[in-house]
Amino acid sequence: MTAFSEVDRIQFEGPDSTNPLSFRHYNAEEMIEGKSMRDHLRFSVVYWHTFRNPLSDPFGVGTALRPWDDGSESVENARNRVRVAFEFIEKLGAPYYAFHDRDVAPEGATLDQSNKNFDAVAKVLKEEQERTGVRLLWGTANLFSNARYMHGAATSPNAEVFAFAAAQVKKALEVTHELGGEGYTFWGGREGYQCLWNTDLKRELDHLGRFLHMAVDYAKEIGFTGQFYIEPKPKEPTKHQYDSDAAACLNFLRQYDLLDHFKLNIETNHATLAGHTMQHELEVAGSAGALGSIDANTGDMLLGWDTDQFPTDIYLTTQCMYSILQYGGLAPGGVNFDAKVRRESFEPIDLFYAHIGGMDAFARGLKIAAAMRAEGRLQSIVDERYVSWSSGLGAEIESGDHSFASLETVMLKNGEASANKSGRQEMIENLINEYL
Ligand code: XLS
Ligand code: NI
Ligand code: NI
Repeated sequence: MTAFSEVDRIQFEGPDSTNPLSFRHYNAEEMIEGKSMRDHLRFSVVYWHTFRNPLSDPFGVGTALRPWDDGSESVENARNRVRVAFEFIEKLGAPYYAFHDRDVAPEGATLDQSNKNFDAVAKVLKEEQERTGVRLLWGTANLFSNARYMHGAATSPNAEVFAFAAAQVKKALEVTHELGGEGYTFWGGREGYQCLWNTDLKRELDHLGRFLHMAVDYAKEIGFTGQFYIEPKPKEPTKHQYDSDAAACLNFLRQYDLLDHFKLNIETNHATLAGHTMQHELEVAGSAGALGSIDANTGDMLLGWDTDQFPTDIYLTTQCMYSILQYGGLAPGGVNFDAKVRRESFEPIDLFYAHIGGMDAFARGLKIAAAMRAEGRLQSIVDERYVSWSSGLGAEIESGDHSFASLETVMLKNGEASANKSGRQEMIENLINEYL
């Protein structure tokens, strides 16, 4: 008896299929722009929401039915859960997964005990990775749930909390490395403030910079060459998080000389909370050469918190995949479903429906974006819009051949700038709809 004995491996059945346990668009082997869908999308299942989230909310208890889980914090339960997780991931056909240290193994009474628990579970993770071929997209440490992190981890006013967090990340890096993880993520859940009156902002940022340098140094020491990511989010649980948005993260990384070692892991719902679109965040990261990976989910425009819903909006996934293709793809990052089923979707089978829907939505986004690029109509409108920069005066400015004085000379001679052309926004929006 397995946890999902009623589900077989999910198959691609094509757009006409009415089987809700099939892919209608995600066809792993299908080639797009010379690469398989599997390699473009690099789907990843998150351990925390999919296998640990009880589906509680601030007003009510967890509703999730997970018959394989005895609800205890024992190592044995954690090890059994790994088998179930890999059965799910394998049947879904996702090539990757991601975890926090405390998702996979219970925290013990001491650091030493926690490390032992982690090792005991990591052994099963390794066995299951080898059995199934599923790989670790990235690992991370949970530096926000335990009460010791109430004031932050790397930005805590308590130096011993900083030290504890350092030890925790050291161990998480070792385990990630041991499991062949392709990346390691920092999301600063409590690295921020609730109140500025009691906060030495400059000192906290310095400490965060120092912390990340220690991580980079330690990775080098143990030979971990995976990609480091920082994941922007503006708030929740703090009033303000230092990793607010892509631009703030890039500025932080530049200020602390970390830009060579980090890329960004962009999450849709975090973009929304920052008052941005996902497309904006992807463009900011991509144009800085720092687009690393995405946490694929979506928020609810009418709710002001991180609802982490599964992405099903084709317009959104098309925007994501268009930017991702324009910036050369995600590898070694991936499309990581940092998403949870709704509290009302409490049955195990809902985990399949949710992931299938997200994967199909991204597969469609990929196909549509690739078709847009192949036709090149959008690109030629954009190229045409900037044509004044491609030769003559614009090209001279771009290559640094002008100054304010020389430009004044040109404009005194011309008297007025040449006429502007329409931005054609509505025509372009209509064009996009032609592909959907
Ligand atoms: C929370 C974050 C978190 C990170 C990993 O909002 O999205 O889940 O992805 O720590
Ligand atoms: Ni996330
Ligand atoms: Ni999130």
